[in-house]
Amino acid sequence: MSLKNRILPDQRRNYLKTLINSDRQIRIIEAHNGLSALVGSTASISAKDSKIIEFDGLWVSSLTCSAAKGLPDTELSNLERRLETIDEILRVTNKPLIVDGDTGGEAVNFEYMCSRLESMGVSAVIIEDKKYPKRNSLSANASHTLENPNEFANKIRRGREVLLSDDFMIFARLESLVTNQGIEDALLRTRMYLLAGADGIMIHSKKRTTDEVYSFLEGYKALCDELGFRKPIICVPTTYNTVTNEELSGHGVDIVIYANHLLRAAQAAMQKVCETILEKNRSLEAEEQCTSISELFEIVGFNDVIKRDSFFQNPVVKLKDVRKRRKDVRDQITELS
Ligand code: SPV
Ligand code: MG
Repeated sequence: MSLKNRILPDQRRNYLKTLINSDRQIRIIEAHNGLSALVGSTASISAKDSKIIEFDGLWVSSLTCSAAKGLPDTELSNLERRLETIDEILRVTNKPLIVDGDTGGEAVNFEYMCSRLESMGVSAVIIEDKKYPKRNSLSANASHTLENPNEFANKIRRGREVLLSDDFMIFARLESLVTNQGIEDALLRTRMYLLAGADGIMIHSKKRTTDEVYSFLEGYKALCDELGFRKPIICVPTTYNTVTNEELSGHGVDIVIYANHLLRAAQAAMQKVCETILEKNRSLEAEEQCTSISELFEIVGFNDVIKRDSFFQNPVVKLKDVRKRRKDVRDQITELS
């Protein structure tokens, strides 16, 4: 757990809504544990105009949280176990979290899920309209069954009903394209989910091109015009990965999720290091493929622990210095809110 990047649940929860209302493109990166959350939420680059560019928030993916535990993505982890991982992530970042709620399970379980996530300060949950237990959408061979749309809409209604704030959002994830049911089916379901109170829509596709997603987005625009309101749209361009954020934004996408890249990068890097050590029969050559120990100390806050130890070991620590440190931490939190 880090003592940096702290934020209280009430301050964090409405972040995503604030970002959406600010009308800018929102980029979200996947996290599956504390370390990936630290990396994803602190990574930055400096753009040409020397503006700092960072991810706006984190996606707690079922695929990568399962894979990080050596498990397939089939809703094997129960709610309590998933909440432990989410809590681990919340403790190291002050960015908003979008949680992958899988199918949400039974409606009553979804009520508990929403209530717990809202209390923890998560900003949004996304549930997909497949039958429990689902199979990962990117699989070429898995057989998927769509949920009855009335039952799914009812699950959304029940989730909304237990919420205590206006900040927490429930997104409905459409799996009609993944299951080859077509745009019409997706739009029919979208209408039902929006009318049931969904705060937004995630349209998923495993095609290599954007064609079907763009067709859906056109239909979505018409649907919103007809309904007289518009809710935010999320895309996950894992397979159609040549598309840029700007292009998706130009087609009306509000949030883009890069859903699995940190876990995949970690697995590939770990594999390489194992092979290098086996090949050379020592670890020297693997060093350049690894983060240094001192960098690791810095990333996880170990250097801060040492500094704090030495600060408080000083026999003449004055109350005013301690107060100043507390004020610095509070200022940091206020700045964010
Ligand atoms: C996940 O990241 O767990 C998702 C997105 O649900 S996908 O793997 O594309 O289905
Ligand atoms: Mg998932």
